[in-house]
Amino acid sequence: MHDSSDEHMLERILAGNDDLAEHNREHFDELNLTAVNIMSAPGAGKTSLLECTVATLAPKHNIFVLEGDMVGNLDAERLRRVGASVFQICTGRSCHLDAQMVARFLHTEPLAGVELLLIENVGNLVCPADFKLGEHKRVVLLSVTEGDDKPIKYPVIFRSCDAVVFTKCDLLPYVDFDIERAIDNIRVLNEDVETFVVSSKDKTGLTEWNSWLSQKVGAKVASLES
Ligand SMILES: Nc1nc2c(ncn2[C@@H]2O[C@H](COP(=O)(O)OP(=O)(O)OP(=O)(O)O)[C@@H](O)[C@H]2O)c(=O)[nH]1
Ligand SMILES: [Mg+2]
Repeated sequence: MHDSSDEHMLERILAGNDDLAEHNREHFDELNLTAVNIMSAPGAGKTSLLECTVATLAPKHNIFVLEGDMVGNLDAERLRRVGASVFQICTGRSCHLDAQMVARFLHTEPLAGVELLLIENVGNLVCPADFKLGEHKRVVLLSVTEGDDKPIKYPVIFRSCDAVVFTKCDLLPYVDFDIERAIDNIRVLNEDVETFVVSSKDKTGLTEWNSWLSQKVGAKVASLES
């Protein structure tokens, strides 16, 4: 149970994080890059989707991946194997990336020419929702093995995202997940959210997902030219 001093401290931490996220956003805009924060429960398929995304979009866009994990570099190594440039952040005991970690990355890594920064957040459906990073777009993955009730149970992350990607749809015949019901559950919280139904295994729906990302990069370039 939280008392009011806990609440007050959390508000102060989040306000400080919001300020730094603004600072990161200014950096991203100066660099003309589109930053996308990819969030989900552990194992929903973030790295698998990023492997497919990098393989398809790298010839078209200059992509960089920021990889967030509590420990280790397993996912970073997977992404390097498909040719991605990757920077690993290990969060230790923290269950999410925060704006300060991203600010440190921005001040160390030369990103000139990068058009798309894909940020894989730590697997967690709760904490990453509150900690903005300065990203332009927020994406939540929900795998069909998790249950279509998750938007009702974890509303904060679904309320504040721009797109939801239903992953592992090759497993739909074996689970009770109802895509329409899941979309209804999300739209109650977030009317304008975009949705994608994908499988990194059989490649279903990846064209639509990659086009959406590409279009965000294109829109950024167009806004700079106008
Ligand atoms: N059947 C099926 N399995 C998948 C698919 N995508 C990922 N997986 C499997 O799901 C497991 C977790 O996938 P990851 O891509 O590592 O998930 P993640 O969200 O990056 O995991 P964390 O970084 O640990 O949170 C692996 O065993 C993948 O092979 C898919 O589209 N279909
Ligand atoms: Mg991963």
